[in-house]
Amino acid sequence: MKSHTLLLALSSMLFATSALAAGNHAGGHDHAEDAIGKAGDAAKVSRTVTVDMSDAMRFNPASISVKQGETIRLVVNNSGAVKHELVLGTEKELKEHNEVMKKSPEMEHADANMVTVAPGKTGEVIWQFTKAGKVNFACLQPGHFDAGMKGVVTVAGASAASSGEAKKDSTLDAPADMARGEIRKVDLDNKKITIKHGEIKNLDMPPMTMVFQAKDDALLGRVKAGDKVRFSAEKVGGAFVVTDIQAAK
Ligand SMILES: [Cu+2]
Repeated sequence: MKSHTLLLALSSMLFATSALAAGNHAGGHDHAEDAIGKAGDAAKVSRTVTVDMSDAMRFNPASISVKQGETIRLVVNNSGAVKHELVLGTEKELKEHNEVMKKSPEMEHADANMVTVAPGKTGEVIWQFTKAGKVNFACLQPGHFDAGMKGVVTVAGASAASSGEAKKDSTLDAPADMARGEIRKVDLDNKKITIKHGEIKNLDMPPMTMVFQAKDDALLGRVKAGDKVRFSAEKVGGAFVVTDIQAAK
C-alpha cells in the first residue's frame, strides 16, 4: 500500500514536470499575439461569455467588455444553417486574413485565437486579454465579414497608456525563399502537418497557424511538434501542400 502510494505520487510529479516543461517551450515564442492578448489557461478562466452566431451574419452580443488581464471562456454557439467562425485579431489582421480567405475559402486553420463552428454546434475559445484597448473579432467564412459579421471586445485597462505596438516575432520572419514556422502537429495518418508560420511570400499569406498537406511521407518523418523549421508550400488544386521542410537553426 505504502509503495503503491509513493509510486503514484512519483508518477504524478513526473507528469507535472514534463507538462510544465512542454508548456514553457510551446509558450515561449508567441510575441506576435501580444497585441490582442494570448491563449488563456483553462484553469484561470474568470468568466464565461456566450456568443451566438447566426445566418443573419451577426454576432450576438457584438460587443463584449472585459478587464485587462481577465481570462475569458468564449462559448461560441452557431444557431445558423451554415458554418461560422469567431476569429480574434486586430482590425488589420482580420482584414488581411479576410482577403486570404476570399482567395482560398477551403483553407483550414488552427490558431488558438479562433474557433470554427458547424451549424447547430458549440465551440469555445479561452483567451486572456492582456492589453487595454480594443480587440476585434470577425467571422472569416467567405462573404461573412463583408456582410458585417464582426464585433469588438473592449478591454478596460488599469494602465490607460498602452503602447499598442505589436512586437514582431523575429523567428517567424520570412527569409528569401523559404517560409519560417514552428511545427504544432504532425498527423501521419492523414498526411497533414500543422504549422504556425510567418509570412509565406509565394502564397501571399500573412502569418498564422495552418493545416497543410504533405507532399510525401518522408517529409513528415523529418519533423515533430515543437520543431522550428523552414519550409516551402504551394497551392495545388485548392489545397496547401508543403513541398519541402528542414530544421531551422
Ligand atoms: Cu459567419
